[in-house]
Amino acid sequence: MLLHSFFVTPNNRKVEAFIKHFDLDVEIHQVNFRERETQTDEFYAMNPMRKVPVLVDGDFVIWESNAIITYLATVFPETGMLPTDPQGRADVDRWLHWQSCHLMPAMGALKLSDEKDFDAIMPLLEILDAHLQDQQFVCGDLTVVDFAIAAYTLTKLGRKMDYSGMPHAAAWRDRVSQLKGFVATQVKVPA
Ligand SMILES: N[C@@H](CCC(=O)N[C@@H](CS)C(=O)NCC(=O)O)C(=O)O
Repeated sequence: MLLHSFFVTPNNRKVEAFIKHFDLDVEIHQVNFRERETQTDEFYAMNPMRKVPVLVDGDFVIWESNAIITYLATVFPETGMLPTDPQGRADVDRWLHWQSCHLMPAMGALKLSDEKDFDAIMPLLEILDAHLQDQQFVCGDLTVVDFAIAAYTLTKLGRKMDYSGMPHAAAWRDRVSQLKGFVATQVKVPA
């Protein structure tokens, strides 16, 4: 398998962290945006959205980071990162959709804004904090969901958020940041 990626962004980091956490047999290729690699016909044939990540598994090509991590968790069931019972799977899907439909747009808007108003994103993190009150990970045990959400809370912007009133979310973020996959994909920000 081959992953086309761009390691500094959360949607790519979540997949790379998953691969590196479990030492999966997946080659990682960093696309070259300066050379407009995603604008080529070859890339368009893989992903007409011209975005990364994209995973190629033989003749099968899949894009959208959450589809990729659930595919990898299915192909490598030994990772144990995707529940197979209907309710467990629905819970995972719920939080993956929450990440892509709510957290990602809120973070995107924050990133683009001149005056960083973290108030807008706090209600989302408070929901996460309340949910984590009695559990170590978002779906109870560690799952693909923790990779998907933590990739956002561990961005440069995510690290600037005030977690002082959110001890459960803060503890979860620290816990996930220490996972092998996230340590291996730490983005080194130049001083
Ligand atoms: N919803 C998509 C978003 C993918 C996405 O926005 N990728 C960005 C990097 S995080 C990208 O390739 N941007 C390049 C561009 O838009 O030209 C996913 O989760 O995979």
